[in-house]
Amino acid sequence: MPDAAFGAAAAATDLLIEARESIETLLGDWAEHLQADLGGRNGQALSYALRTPGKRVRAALVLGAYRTLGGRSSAIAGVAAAVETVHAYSLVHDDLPCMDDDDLRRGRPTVHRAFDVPTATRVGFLLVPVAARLLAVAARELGLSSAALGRMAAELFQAGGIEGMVGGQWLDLEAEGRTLRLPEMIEVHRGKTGALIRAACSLGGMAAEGGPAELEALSRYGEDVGLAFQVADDVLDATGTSEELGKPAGRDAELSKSTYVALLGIDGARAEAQRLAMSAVSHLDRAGVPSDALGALAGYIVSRTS
Ligand code: GRG
Repeated sequence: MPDAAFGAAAAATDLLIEARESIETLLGDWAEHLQADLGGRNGQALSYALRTPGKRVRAALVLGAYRTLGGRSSAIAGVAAAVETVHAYSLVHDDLPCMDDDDLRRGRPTVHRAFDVPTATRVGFLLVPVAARLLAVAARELGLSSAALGRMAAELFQAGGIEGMVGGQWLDLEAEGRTLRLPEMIEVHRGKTGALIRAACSLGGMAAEGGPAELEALSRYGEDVGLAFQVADDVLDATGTSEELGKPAGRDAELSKSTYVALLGIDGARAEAQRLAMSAVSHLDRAGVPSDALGALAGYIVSRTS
């Protein structure tokens, strides 16, 4: 399927750059204050984890969803930063020796390598309440009610919890050394990777005070791009270099993980990612909320090289 099916790639690049710039300024400010409050090695490690730059796909999805429903305030960056902070926590813990045991993340030493395992473990936990505070401040600046903040917090932390990311990771850890069939793999990745990506889209819509049908369409778009993201990730792990990825390539095969590539082959996995991205966009079109930005981000998610 040609990438043109998803709209102009430049729209995705622009949104990713904007998301990166706005949230990294905000996260830099928070990192500075938190480091000063906490002090010592814990403060330095927290700041390191908050500042390590990623692609900021989840932040771009928050911005894209918010604007699709007519949101215009720059305070949306705080919601995007909250989602990225939950994501940052998951990366710090995922890299620990008791999980994937990785040395490199985002082109830099992982937190437990730059510091040590107990510090990285603490930092991961510390990031969760930082995300809650970022969300609360952003909701106030956006002029949202406490009820709206409550719904958004439930959305973010359910997606980050046992019903979502933690639950998916749990299933993934339990499945180590066992070959998963496709339905089981979908269940793992809908939780582990997809839930937070879906929540990023829903939260953007909630911040714009979207109606039920619009929020449902964003959620279904997010569910499909969330899975597409993981399928593309499996392809990149098998085909990319460590330099391109900023983390060790080929880890899935090394750890004998069940992946879409192992199950469908590289071409089959690429085709599945494209199918999911197309399906994601169709939910928006059918609900009457077409979005160039979200279309372009769906295309980016399945054609990215890092
Ligand atoms: C203790 C069971 C238990 C869970 C703790 C560690 C954890 C919670 C969850 C793991 C979630 C995880 C790391 C999922 C992988 C998601 C993924 C594909 C990450 C890579 O995302 P990118 O490419 O990274 O967007 P950047 O660096 O660009 O932000």
